[in-house]
Amino acid sequence: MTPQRASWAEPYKIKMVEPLFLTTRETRARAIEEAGYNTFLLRSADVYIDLLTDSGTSAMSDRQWAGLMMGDEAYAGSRSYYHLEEVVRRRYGYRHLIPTHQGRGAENLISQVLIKPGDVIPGNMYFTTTKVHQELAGGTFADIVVDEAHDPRSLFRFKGNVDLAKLEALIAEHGAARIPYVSLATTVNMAGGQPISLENLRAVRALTRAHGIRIIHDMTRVAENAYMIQLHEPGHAHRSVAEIVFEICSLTDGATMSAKKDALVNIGGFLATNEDDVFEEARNLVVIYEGLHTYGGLAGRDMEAMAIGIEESLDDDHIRARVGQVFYLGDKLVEAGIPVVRPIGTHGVFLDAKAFLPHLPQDAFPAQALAAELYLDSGLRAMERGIVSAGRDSRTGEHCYPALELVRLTIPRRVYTQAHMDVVAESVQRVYERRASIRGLEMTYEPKYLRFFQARFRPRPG
Ligand code: PLI
Repeated sequence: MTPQRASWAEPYKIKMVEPLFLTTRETRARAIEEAGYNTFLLRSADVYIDLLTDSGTSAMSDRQWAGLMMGDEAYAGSRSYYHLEEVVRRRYGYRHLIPTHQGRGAENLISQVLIKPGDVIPGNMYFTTTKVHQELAGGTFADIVVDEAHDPRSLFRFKGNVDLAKLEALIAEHGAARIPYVSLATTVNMAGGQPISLENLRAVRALTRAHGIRIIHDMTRVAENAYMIQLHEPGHAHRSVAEIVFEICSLTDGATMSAKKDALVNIGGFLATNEDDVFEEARNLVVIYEGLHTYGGLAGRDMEAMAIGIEESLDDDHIRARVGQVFYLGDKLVEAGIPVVRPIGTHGVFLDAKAFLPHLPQDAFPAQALAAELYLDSGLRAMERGIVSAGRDSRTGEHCYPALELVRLTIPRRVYTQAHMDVVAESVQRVYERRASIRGLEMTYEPKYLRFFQARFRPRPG
């Protein structure tokens, strides 16, 4: 590790730029109406600063771009596959690797291999795609995250922790045989990018081992989680992010990865496992859904860029600047008195829409309405993470009413500057000043699965 400096700066300089264009309020008003007040349905040409997601939106390095040229496009046995396999083994410690087109491809495989109808899958809060694959395989998700995770005001440092008593109660109720694995995310996206501590993970490992239950690790943002451990968990300040990541992975039995986040690529993911029979079964399935087991829906060049991106993601200077930029925006909003999820998470700043718009009931979709309003104000694109994302209860058909009703300002890696963050903060403050005028929305179209992607809305009658 490098010594701490008084101030950090990005550990890179910019070699290529992509122009951004401001739009007029009239253009934006038309665009958001045409998009059914859903920021997923906007065209990116109509967006000024795009904080929809950190998924697949990172800037690749010169080495990754060079790697693209070195990709081996062989249908079978690609050199780039073996490069990726070597990096996954050395950096994460997992024995077997199956590439997939992105994270949800891996979620589909692991759910089909391990879940039987009637099974229960405990997890440290749900994630949209993870949960839907568990349900499609016949399982039911059970939330075992600590209560603090559901409280945007709690300053607890490790809101991604598992509540061990909840896990024990679930095992007592259903029996270990009905629990194929604990689904454990580093970090917890829906809680606001919140980390799990190593101490808690070790305890989860001990408990699951005693009952013969696997841990399947959603390692989408594991480097960011490791950085929070380095920063805040006693006894780990002297360790590198790479070392902590390796230990986290060693406490789990397998993993799904969306490489579009931590691993700094625009597309890609994988399933990793230490179990020979799980690997065997997943390798049979991958050829149906993704492609041959040595490319899994990816081009050779994608695997090459991913192998290089994984190495870069574990660099302490990189991760300090990446998360540091998120903290910069978060601290600015906190200072301005804007209600945000605290502590600030690692991949974005999450506005607390319930506190921002206390005059709106949750079924007026406050977070969806706030995201639309931010776009209208400045062309800033954010994402709803509240009642729309939570979907409906698969048994009752009713809306799920999550405690957290959030708008996520997600920061892509290595893409925007501090000046962009200042513009974002100013826009949020302007909208906050006129928050009482925001009316809320009603839904006019609702897709069956993962409705937040394609649902349409209109303003509630005033
Ligand atoms: O978008 P995918 O299919 O590559 O990965 C799915 C996925 C799995 N786990 C977690 C924690 C995610 O954050 C995730 C995708 N997240 C998206 C797209 C996001 O905008 O946060």
